[in-house]
Amino acid sequence: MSAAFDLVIGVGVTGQSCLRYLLAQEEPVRAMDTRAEPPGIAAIRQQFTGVPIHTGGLREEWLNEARRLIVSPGVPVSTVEIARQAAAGKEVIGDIELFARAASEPVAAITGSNAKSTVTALLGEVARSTGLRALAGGNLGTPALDLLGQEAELYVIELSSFQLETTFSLSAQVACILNMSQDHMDRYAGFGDYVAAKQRVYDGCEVAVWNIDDEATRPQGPVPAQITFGVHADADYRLDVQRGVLMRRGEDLLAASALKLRGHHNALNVLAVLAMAEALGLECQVCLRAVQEFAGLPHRCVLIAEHRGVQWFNDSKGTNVGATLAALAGIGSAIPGKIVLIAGGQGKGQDFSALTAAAKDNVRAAVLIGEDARMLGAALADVSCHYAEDMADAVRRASLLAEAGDAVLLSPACASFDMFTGYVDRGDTFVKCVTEVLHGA
Ligand code: UMA
Ligand code: ADP
Repeated sequence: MSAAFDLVIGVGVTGQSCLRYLLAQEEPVRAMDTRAEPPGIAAIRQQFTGVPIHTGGLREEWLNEARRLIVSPGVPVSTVEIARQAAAGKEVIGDIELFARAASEPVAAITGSNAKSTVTALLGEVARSTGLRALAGGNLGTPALDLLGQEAELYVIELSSFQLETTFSLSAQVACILNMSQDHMDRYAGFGDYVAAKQRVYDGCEVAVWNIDDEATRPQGPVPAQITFGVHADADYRLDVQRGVLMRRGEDLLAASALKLRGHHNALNVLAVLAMAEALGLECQVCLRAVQEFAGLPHRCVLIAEHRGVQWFNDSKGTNVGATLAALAGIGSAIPGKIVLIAGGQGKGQDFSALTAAAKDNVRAAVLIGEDARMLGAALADVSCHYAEDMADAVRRASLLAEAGDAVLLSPACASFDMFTGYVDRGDTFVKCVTEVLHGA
């Protein structure tokens, strides 16, 4: 029998960060991936020479022999072979658990169905503006373990529900669930299961920040302290919708119009950041200056072109219904005309019916693409739906449907993997097609 080793499952971005970390700790390690040809496998084998790597399935013998399993977020822990090991008492954890055990500086942990990346990036900026050495990462892009090698005074970590499922000792200084709406229904038994995974972010935290307008974000267990944000009159950090003012416990802080970030949903995102900043003891006036400077992240409701009175928006990161609803409301209220919506892709088992009412008021026409286009079309029955072959076709059709004063919005409410390598590829392709169509027009 070989010496006990850690078994990293998945050789993607997360798995590679786990391998780097464990090798630096001089832990014996092996890796495995269910895919026969994980992307970049030759380079990965080269980078981790000496690490036994098995691909094309889960090798039972290694699972049995391993000391613990370090599972990547893309691999469900409910996978029979993994669940069997957990039931037999084997430790099954993820990269964030390794990170939590090693991190010696405070952690701000952010989750939710939408706005995680925006809030994580903005909180990082805000903290740095107060002079703190703050590093942002996690589901945002840079794996959390890769942040450990750098000098830091605060870690701002975006967490997915998948990562939280394999995390047990995060104990964040401040933890936040921003909002909850259906997503990843292909990975969960139901909405309750998905919420339960997100709720784990509060375990052991010092301060919970939650959205008073969204009951599913309220901590379900005891927490030492809490701060709320939202539009409800009782919110600690409140958006006064009537006046368009961001407030803190009855005191005006900032006009929403002073922000570069636009839309109701983004004002709420800023309030969440300010609430977390308070929990971290950051100086409010400095934070208020920083939030005004932030122009947002690419692929999230970005105006990419204006042509013959039509505005074109890229919201490729709108990968679920909640995000698309926010984009329809935000853009719909800011234009004189209507929206031509480009949507579709992989629906991840979502219920699209929430789009019906929003689209009826706001949407002139929908151009649908991808695997679940027809399913989306059924939910958008009240608007005129057109089906496109690919993004170029969708953009061409949208340009013919839009009238002066309208906006064309790519906000797919779906994952992109049926047609693109990810949301960035989808957004970049959209921008390229728009440029071609408008220049050719
Ligand atoms: N996969 C297999 N078999 C394996 C390993 C992976 O089929 O053995 C598949 C997965 O099903 C998935 C893909 O390979 O389709 C990637 O999975 P992964 O766990 O290797 O993913 P990473 O490359 O490590 O990237 C992950 C996050 N991806 C997922 O959770 C699917 C990245 O978030 C994150 O930036 C990165 O870790 C660093 O923390 C992306 C994402 O889409 C942006 N996240 C989802 C979301 O935000 O909705 C959760
Ligand atoms: P995440 O990391 O959770 O996917 P992002 O900041 O990348 O979050 O934004 C994802 C999508 O959600 C974008 O389409 C964005 O326009 C939309 N969005 C941003 N803030 C909100 C919010 N408060 N509620 C709903 N959707 C939002």
